[in-house]
Amino acid sequence: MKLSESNISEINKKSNKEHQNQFEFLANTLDKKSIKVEQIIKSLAEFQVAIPSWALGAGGTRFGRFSYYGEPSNLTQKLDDVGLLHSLTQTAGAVSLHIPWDIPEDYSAIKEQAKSLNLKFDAVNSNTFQDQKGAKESYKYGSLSNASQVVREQAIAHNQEVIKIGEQLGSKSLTVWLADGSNFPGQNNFQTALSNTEDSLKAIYNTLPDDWKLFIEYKPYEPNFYSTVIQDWGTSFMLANACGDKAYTLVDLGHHLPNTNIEQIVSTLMLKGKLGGFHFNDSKYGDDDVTVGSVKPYALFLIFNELVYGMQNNPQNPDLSWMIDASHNIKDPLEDLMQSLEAIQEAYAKALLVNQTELRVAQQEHDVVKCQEILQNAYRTDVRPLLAQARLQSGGALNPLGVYRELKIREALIQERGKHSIASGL
Ligand code: AOS
Ligand code: ZN
Ligand code: ZN
Ligand code: ZN
Repeated sequence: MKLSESNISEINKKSNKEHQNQFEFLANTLDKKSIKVEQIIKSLAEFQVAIPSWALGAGGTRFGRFSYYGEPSNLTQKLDDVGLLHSLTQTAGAVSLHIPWDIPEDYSAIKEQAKSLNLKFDAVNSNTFQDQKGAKESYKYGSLSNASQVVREQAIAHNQEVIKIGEQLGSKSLTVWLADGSNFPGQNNFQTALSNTEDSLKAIYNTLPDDWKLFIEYKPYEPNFYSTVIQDWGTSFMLANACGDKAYTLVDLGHHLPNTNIEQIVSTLMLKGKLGGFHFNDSKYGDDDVTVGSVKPYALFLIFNELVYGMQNNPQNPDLSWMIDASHNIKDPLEDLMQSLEAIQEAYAKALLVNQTELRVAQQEHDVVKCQEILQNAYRTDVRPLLAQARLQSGGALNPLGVYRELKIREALIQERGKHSIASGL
């Protein structure tokens, strides 16, 4: 199923008048504060977030998996889903594939399809946390960190293979997330596991094309519950430095222990030019992977405030690779992703409202109250008309979720794919 611009603009007409009223009111208010509304709308329109192939089906837990019906069961259908999201939101202009779940059968057909949907291939993700069909060695006791050299070699070769697949699609980065660690004290030698990981990552890094980046993701626990080799940003940062200039740390919002100051991590990494990528989601307890902004929207805003500061002040840090990393059990995945995209854009827009110069002065004067006022005034502004305007100007929907429901897109997908299709992969 494909949406045409006229499908969307027809429905936009119904709410356009109300939108224009809200937009003009907000634009005038911001204008009086010397905020450049056109610039914000341009930044919002340019901000594109990759959709991971594994977020398009209803995920699950070890206790159960409830299908959402009409899920995409192959790569072509996954791209179609991202294409739908992008037509509606004009914010999801990229897809992030997972190997081996998404190995293309016909590369030129897949590239052609992505082009027609206006989608780029973002980072490719390797998988050494599951044993693959026919694999000689098992990752039960780790992959890049494994005490056995043959296992490490197999895991290195897999990552090199993923780079080759990504190259054929036009990807420019590889994300490595390792499940490696231990479940019990004494099970592993920490120093050996870390050294092995560093050597393995270097072997992968050495085959990375010149214009590629390597993203090293960290996570404190799960699936291992006693220790994780790359447990925090410091370990990732150290490994990225050991690999070289093209290696960076990747921050996944759910990969922190409760109350960690993520915005400060973001700021430190950008100062050092080592923040490469971002996985958006939200959480209450751990790596919950729930909808972005559904639990802690103010924390998300504070993170964006540091991202915006870094994007404006840290030329040493490259452009970031943005991705949503969420998957859960009970919502329509496409509706959920629209909610996440909205929350990301909302936090970004609010961060763009912060007057950095004024904040700097207030900090210098130790006017703590004013500092807080500046941040919270931005946060309390309802920026949704700006988001809608950015979408409208790019040919998207004023209200993506509303259009999705009005056009009964899920029903059409069920018609097309059947009720019991199951997304490949997780
Ligand atoms: C795992 O917890 C990480 O968040 C990964 O980024 C990702 O979810 C995984 O690679 C998906 O397969
Ligand atoms: Zn992640
Ligand atoms: Zn995760
Ligand atoms: Zn997560």
